[in-house]
Amino acid sequence: EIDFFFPHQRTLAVIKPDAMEDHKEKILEEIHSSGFSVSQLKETVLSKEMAEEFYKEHRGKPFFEQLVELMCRGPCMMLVLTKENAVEEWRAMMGPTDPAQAKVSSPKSLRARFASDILHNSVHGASDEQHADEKIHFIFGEIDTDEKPNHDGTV
Ligand code: RTP
Ligand code: MG
Repeated sequence: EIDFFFPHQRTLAVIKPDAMEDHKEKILEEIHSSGFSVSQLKETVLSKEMAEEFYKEHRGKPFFEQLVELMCRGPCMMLVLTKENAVEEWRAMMGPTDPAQAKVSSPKSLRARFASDILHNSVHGASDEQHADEKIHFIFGEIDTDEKPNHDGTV
């Protein structure tokens, strides 16, 4: 009830296919214990077209094809996380893109513990609020106004 009065922010989090089999439960547990509210959640297999659209900002990069292949190889868990400063907090919880770097700079991060390499790095997080809104819309469609608090915490 008290957190109703604090400003909330939304972010999109994804448990990628490489982490679904062995690490999904642990990651979900940590999301809850870190104080995020999960306002939307679905497990889905992306089509190739959806994966390309989801990561369109990386089109043309050397890893793009492999990234798309990874993202549609099996189910992903898609989550809308809500918390004060959610975008930044979720990025911090994930750690750096490359788990080799994550193990050094943030050994408690999800990627340090669960990622196998820079491509198969277990989780995704939106990079800023606008990116979060765009990807939430892409994955979940419009969200009821009840479930989307304003930035000042009112609904
Ligand atoms: P994400 O978007 O998935 O949250 O990851 P990020 O911001 O930390 O990294 P980004 O640069 O946006 O890259 C997106 C995803 O592409 C794969 N990647 N592979 N082989 C490579 O050099 C390479 N670089 C990036 C990773 O799966 C990364 O999460
Ligand atoms: Mg990114």
